[in-house]
Amino acid sequence: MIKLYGTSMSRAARCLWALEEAGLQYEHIPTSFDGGTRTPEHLKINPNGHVPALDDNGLILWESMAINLYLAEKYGKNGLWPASVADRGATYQWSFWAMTEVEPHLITMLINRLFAPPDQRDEKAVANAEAALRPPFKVLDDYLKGREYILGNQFTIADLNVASVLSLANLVKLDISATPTASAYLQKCHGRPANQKAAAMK
Ligand SMILES: N[C@@H](CCC(=O)N[C@@H](CS)C(=O)NCC(=O)O)C(=O)O
Repeated sequence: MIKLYGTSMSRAARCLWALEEAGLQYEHIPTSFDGGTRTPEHLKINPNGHVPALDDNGLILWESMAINLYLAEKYGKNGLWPASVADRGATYQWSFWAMTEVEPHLITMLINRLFAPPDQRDEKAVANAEAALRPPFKVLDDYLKGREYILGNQFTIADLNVASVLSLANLVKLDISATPTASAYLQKCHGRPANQKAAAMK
């Protein structure tokens, strides 16, 4: 049995989305971070004390992007996993781009717009993060002009990884109207039934 640890209110949402897109049977254990990630049992699964974590019949993995790339390669027979080496290279590129160029700035906004107590929020950090997000959103917007998805006409794990990271933009109310192609693309990806199902989980 496949088990996925982590509430959908965390980065585990992207792995739940991947499990749903791959059409897999799995058990969802909605470990949350009100202490659940730091129990001795959970630390045996992920010594970092984080979610998500995957247990695929005894094979344990952590790091959300690694889990998604693994799931797509092993189980994504319906086109989720790209067939060519070149497309797999592009998949790694865009997945790591989302994690390194975009996610840290969105997390800064999340902390300072939603998570931190109001008197500890840093508006300057939010403004800096917004400014830092403009160039990567423009990169995605330019790239997607004339393309339906990152690798062409088919939705793949590259789209899932990028769209799941960038979904935080909605939560933190980042204005992305200056990049309408990226905005429409994200809306299309986020509207997929598999994502809607994952997002509605505990
Ligand atoms: N780079 C890791 C980050 C994992 C991470 O920081 N997860 C957060 C939730 S989104 C967490 O588990 N926080 C709880 C804690 O640190 O106790 C990944 O993508 O899986």
